[in-house]
Formats: sequence, C-alpha cells, structure tokens
Amino acid sequence: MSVADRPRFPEGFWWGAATSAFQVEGAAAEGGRSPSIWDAFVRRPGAVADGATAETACDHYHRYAEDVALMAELGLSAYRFSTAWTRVQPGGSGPANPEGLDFYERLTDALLERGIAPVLTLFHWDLPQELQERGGWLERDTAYRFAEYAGLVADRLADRVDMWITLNEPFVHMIYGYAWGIHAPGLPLVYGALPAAHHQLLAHGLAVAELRARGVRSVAITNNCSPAWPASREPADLAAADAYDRLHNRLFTDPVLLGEYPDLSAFDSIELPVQDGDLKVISAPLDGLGLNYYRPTLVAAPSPGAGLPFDLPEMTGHPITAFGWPIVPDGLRELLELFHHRYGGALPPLYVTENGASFPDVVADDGTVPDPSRIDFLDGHVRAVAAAIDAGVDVRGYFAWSLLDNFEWAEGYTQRFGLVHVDFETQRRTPKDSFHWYRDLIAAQRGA
Ligand code: GBH
Repeated sequence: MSVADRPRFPEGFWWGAATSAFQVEGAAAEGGRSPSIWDAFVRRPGAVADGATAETACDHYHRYAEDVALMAELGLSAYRFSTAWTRVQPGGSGPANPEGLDFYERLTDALLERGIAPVLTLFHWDLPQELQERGGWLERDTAYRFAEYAGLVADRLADRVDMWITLNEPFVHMIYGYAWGIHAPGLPLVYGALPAAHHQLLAHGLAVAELRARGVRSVAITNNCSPAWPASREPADLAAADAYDRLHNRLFTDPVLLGEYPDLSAFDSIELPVQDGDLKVISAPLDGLGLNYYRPTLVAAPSPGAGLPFDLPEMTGHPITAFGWPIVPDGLRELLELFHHRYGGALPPLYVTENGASFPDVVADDGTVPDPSRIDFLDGHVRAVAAAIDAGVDVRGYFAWSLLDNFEWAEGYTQRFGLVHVDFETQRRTPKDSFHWYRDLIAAQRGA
C-alpha cells in the first residue's frame, strides 16, 4: 500500500505472525516428546495428502533461532506459537518433562531478546495419544488433565509470556476431528461429537483458573469464525444461516462471554454434558478474544433429509486461494463488527490471531518468491481490520498465518501459507515477496 492511503492503527497495535507446534516443530521423537493424536492419524492410509508426516516438518525445534531472526527482520511485535502438550507432559499425565519446557523457555527468551512479545497457545489440536485412548475430548477427565498441563507450562513461563491462549479453534477440532473424522482423532461421530465441545470449553475455564493462580494477567481463547451469509432473503435461507451462525460462531463464544449456550433447538439432537457450575467456570473473565478468519460461509436451507438444518453451497464470484477458499477481505470487517455489536460490553479486546491464504509459491531462478496474490490478500484484510477499528471495534493485533510454510494438516505440505517459503527437502527458508511487503508495512506503522 502506498504511504498516502495507508490506514492508521492504534499505538501499540500488535503486528504478528503465527504457527503451531505440530505444524512446524518436527523432532517428533526427541526431547522426551510422546506421540500425539496427529502422529497416529498421519499413519492412516489416505488420511493426509501424499502420506506426509510431520516428523521433521520445518525442523523448527532445531532451527528456532534462525526463525526468530526472520521474525526480527520482519519487525514483528508479537509471535503466536503453541506448546505441544506431548513435550511438556508426555502422555498427558504425571510430572512435567523439563526438556520440553526448556525448549519453550529458549524460544520465549529468544523472542524477548528481540523485543517480540510471546503469545502462547496451549492447545493447537495435538492431544497426547494416551489421552485419546481414554476417550480424548469425549471424556470429562481430559478437561482436568488440560488444566494440570496448563499449570505446568505456567509454572515455567508465567513471568515471561505476554498473552496466553487456552485453545485454538475448538470448533474446527470438534467438527473435523470428531464429527467428520477428516482430522485427528478421525472419528466420524456427527452429533456424537458434541461432548467434545463442552469438554474443551470446560478445559478452557479450568485452565484460566490455573493460569490466574500463577499470576498470569492476559488470557484469551481463539475461535475460528465466519460470517454466515444467507443464500437469499427467503425465510428458509435466513433460518439456515442463523442455525449455522449459532453452531460456528456462537457455540464456543456465548458460553465464554455470556455464561450460557446459544439456543441450538434448530438442530435435531444436540446434547451437551453440562454439570452444575460448569458455565460459571467456563465464563471466567478474559482479557482478549482471538478470532481466526479465513472466509465467509454461504448458507442455504437444507435439502430434504439433510440431517443438518443448513446446506453450505459453493460461493462463486470471488477470487480463490489454492485451497479453493473464496477471498473476501470485507468479511473480516463484517465479522469484527458482528462481534462488537453482538457481545457489546461483554466483549474483551479482539485480536485477529490468524489470517492468511495458500498459494502455489515457488522459488524463482533469481532466488525470489513472487506471491502477489498473498500481498493482495493481506493488504485487503489489513485494511478490513482498519475499517473495523474506524467503526469503533477494539482490535489490538493482527497475526498473519503463517510465518512459515508448514504441515497443513490433512493437506500435508501441498498448501503453502507462509510469509517465508520452506524447501522441505533442504529446510532452506526463503522470504517471499509478501514477507518484504509485511516488513515494510510494519516498519511504517510502528514508526508512525
Ligand atoms: C486454521 O484452521 C488452523 O488454526 C491452522 O492450524 C491452519 O493451518 C490454518 O487455519 C490454515 O488452514 O469450506 O472447505 O472452504 C482453519 C480452519 C477450516 C478455515 C476450513 C477455513 C474453510 C473450509 N479452516 N475453512 S471450506
């Protein structure tokens, strides 16, 4: 963007980038780490594109110093990463593994030395496999195990991490992992997935208490949200969009901010294993709400016998990413304003904790990685955040997904989201054009 029409952001706004442990670390059998549900899932024939695993991924476990140097070159004010439960507390119970905590301490200190605020997510989908064998998030006990793990991380890092995020996208983990079975743990339970919603939320609330007990001041949860666009103004489409909105945007937010579940009576058989007092735990006050935004969702009335109160037709008329996701920057402004109006005084400051796009990036002969589509994507979405701020929404940070090309779950290494290109044969990192674009944007904003 040119200097003249550059949007203005508030003083202290966080310019960030994000990754997650399983997607970048590798070193799967080192440092006392135990297998997670994703280590098990990638071995299922056909589960992941090209049969890829994350045994090495970006080898960030060994190369974190080089990666922090890249962050410093970008001028990031904050870096969002996740800790692997399997490193900190192998198997998901028992004492902490000091070697696992040592790694996150080295990473945290390297960030602080560069003036980059560490933003730590405790759970980005990599549950210890042992806990899955006892039912995973279908079991209430997993919530208590998670709180214990949160305490172990905080025992080591409470004094140094600027912001703590309990869970990443519990909605996606529940739907992809437990309802459809296309992510780990690979269970196609449909409505049977719903206990995984309540137990993740309970885990969040119990973890908040453990963090507070250790003096943590800033705690958030990150939800993946998407404006639900009715296919028409017909009442049936409007009702379908409302049902989808409750499931995708409210199920994991209303309990946290309002202390109650949304009305889900449009669904056949949603049963949540709520016990007395749970919603009080779940609605412990927060200091931020993280929103991951990728696209809006088009919603239509269900076809007969669909089993769900909505259909999700393809969205047409927008440019698309390599994943096929429509590119709609203004949907981010809409989402931020929706939350601002919906939750009013109950809404803590918002952080866009992920936003980005995959494109088929390649290193050119001259050593550059031209990715003009990603620059357009990021530019449009950053402007959408500015527009929301102008409209009165309290947004405090923006994190590009992702710092590095990485292990994109069921898509393996076939979808590249990074500001930095990674050659997965050599582990060579090459900043893309979008990296330089983001660096210049940050420099202009932070210097402004
Ligand atoms: C995030 O999930 C994850 O937190 C992160 O680990 C991941 O790498 C990143 O996004 C990129 O995928 O209707 O087929 O167009 C994002 C969850 C779920 C968001 C699917 C976009 C669109 C699906 N995504 N959704 S589709």
